[in-house]
Amino acid sequence: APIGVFDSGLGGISVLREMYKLMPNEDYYFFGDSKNAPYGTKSVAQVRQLSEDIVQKFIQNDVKAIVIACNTATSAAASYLREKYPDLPIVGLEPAVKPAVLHQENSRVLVMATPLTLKEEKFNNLMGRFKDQAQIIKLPAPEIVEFVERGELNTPELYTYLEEILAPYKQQVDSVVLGCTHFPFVKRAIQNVIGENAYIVDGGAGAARELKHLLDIKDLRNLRPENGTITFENSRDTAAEIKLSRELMDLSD
Ligand code: DGN
Repeated sequence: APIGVFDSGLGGISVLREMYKLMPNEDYYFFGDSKNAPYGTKSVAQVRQLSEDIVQKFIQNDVKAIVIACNTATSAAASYLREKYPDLPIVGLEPAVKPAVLHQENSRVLVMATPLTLKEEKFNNLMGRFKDQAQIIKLPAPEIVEFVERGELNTPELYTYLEEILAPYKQQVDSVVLGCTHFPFVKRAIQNVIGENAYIVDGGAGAARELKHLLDIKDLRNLRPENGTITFENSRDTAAEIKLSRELMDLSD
């Protein structure tokens, strides 16, 4: 049975890459809800409904586990979905604040994410846990989602946007948390703008490890080497969308 992975668009492929690196023998079914992207500016109720529709579709396709490869959908819908589907292992994505805080003592940590993730209670609880150890600054950056959805990972327009939003933080922060799964695809550009010394971290590898752990304890791991297929589907249902999905999957770090 495959592992269902979804995002409000193609960003979640950054998480899929990490899972594939760690568990190449699993079958993956990635659903990108590009038609309804971005989720980051919708209401919690809307994001829950959209997420549940995808979970239903996954269940019909007999998935053995689900990864919500989207920080926004995780903060709005993960606990709701876990309660409603208790038998299904569900892994979510959370801004990787902890590794950033642990990286350096008393540091300044910039968290980039969608407006919805940053304003949700889940994130503010997370921030509260570390408030005595680091100075945490929130920076909503919803436009990056649009750049990645257009396949723009390195264009002058992207740089102009990053220069604008990151200007106050250049050489001023010790680490940057990429709290949206679209952002790892523009990590190089962010590093170029913010400065080489900043430590940039995302939650993809951590989510992949959590999934592996869950599959192990539930005895759901697929160890047969003849597997390892990846199926891409997109709510926009165009060949261009699937092509871009494959390109993002094959991108080197
Ligand atoms: N990729 C989603 C996330 O990690 O929050 C955000 C995409 C969006 O819908 N704005």
